[in-house]
Amino acid sequence: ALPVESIKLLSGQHHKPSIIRFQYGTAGFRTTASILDSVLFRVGIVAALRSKKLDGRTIGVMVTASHNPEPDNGVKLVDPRGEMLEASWEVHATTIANASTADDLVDALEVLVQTAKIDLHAPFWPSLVAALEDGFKAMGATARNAGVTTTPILHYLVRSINTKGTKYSYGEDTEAGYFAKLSTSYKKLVTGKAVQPPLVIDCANGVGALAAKTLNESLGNTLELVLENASTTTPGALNNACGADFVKVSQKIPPSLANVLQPGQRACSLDGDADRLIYYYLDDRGAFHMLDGDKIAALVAAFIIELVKVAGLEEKIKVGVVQTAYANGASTKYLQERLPVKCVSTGVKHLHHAAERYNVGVYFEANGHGTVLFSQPTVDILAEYQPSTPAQSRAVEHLVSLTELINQTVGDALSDMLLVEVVLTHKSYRGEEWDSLYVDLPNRLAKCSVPDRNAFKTEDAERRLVSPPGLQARIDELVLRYQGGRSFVRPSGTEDVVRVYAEASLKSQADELAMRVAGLVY
Ligand code: NG1
Ligand code: ZN
Repeated sequence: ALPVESIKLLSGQHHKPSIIRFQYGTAGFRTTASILDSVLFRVGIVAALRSKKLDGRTIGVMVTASHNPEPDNGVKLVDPRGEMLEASWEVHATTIANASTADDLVDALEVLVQTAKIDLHAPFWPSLVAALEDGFKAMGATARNAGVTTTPILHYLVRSINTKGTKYSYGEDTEAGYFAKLSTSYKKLVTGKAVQPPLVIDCANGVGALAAKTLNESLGNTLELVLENASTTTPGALNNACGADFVKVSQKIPPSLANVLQPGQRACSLDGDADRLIYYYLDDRGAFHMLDGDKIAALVAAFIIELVKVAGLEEKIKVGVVQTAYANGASTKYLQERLPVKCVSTGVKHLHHAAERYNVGVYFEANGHGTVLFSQPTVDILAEYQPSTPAQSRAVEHLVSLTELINQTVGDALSDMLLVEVVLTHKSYRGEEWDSLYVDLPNRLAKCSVPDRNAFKTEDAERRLVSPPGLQARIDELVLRYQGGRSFVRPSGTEDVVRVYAEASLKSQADELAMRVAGLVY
């Protein structure tokens, strides 16, 4: 049975603010930190129950502002394979977070225990976390605190703990194990190649700075990282005029890098919890060029296909790409000419699941969150393959090293950064050659406050509106008037706004189309 007394007692120390309604969305529970106390307590309980449901396997809990301003915080759960929380549990978590009194909370928990058929006698478990400790305490659960770390490292730890001692062991279940796995595979992949010039990293003044510092040490002389915006203790500095979101949205170099970056030199920005990555460089004339998630997907997919071909495994290993509607139309065109491309709804869980259906699935959101998934049969094929030439043998070794370098659980800015560096090293590309794979279509992203964003319903991977009635037809009619025009409207899953995206052959036209579509939305 549920430990009702201790839940009620501790719940009294974490009252739910009465008028607020919480929702577990694509980024977990996300709102102003000052009103999240009761949510963290309850997430502790939900995590304990999720673990019990899964026979005592380890669940992760991440507390982070991610790419948002510091006071805008959040908490999200990590499932045992290092993936996002299963969708049906998002609903349970939402109901539990919104129970108004301690009695209602216990009732909601009882419902969850029954509908999810949780055996409360399942073995106890080792786990992670912070302010949720009272939630754990209420359940009598033990926890392992992973300390201050990046979101992807937490996902790595969760998977490693749960696969320990099995034939699918993911790695040593420590931070040191994570860095060793990344740096060892990176070194194998670049052996014998000319070392790249130093790479500037904008750490968004977030926890990625600590991880990047350790990574820099583990990489030795194979790659030099120059850390910028690494002030993790300065209040208000997190994601402020820096970081992946700033660069992607404002399409500008962080002002703090203006005197650091030399013409021709490449740099990248992480977001606050280091699961997003955006590259950029200044050309010889000092002009800024952004290399976003779409450009990363194009670079990486082309590289992997080439390795598969050289290895002689084209027939057995099919590579595919997953994007969202926000992918630049030019990237979609470039990729579609080379491999299967699927478009899914916004949100990493949709991309991740779609990518799992390929032998090798490359997925990146334009905002820089993404990874590459190798299916288990593909990993087995690589392990058992008997190459017949030295070139085939090298290509297979590289593919195996890539399965180790790339974080298989979630988008990981540092792992993705090393992946990009591997490809640039192999192709002897600078930012400029990479950028010229295709030319981005000018685009504009805008947001509109509306009385009720739930009135906006979409279909076709969010590319078309089915409601409000008639609106899509009016958007279609506008789009036709713009050369290379494309535009769509969807409700945000993380903010109380409706987003408008537009693309056209000319920047002024993309801006105008976005403004006119926004005009239809109000
Ligand atoms: P919403 O608010 O649903 O558009 C945003 C991002 C997503 C994803 C989530 C989770 C855009 C346009 N949308 O979602 O790509 O990263 O946040 O953080 O960037
Ligand atoms: Zn993030």
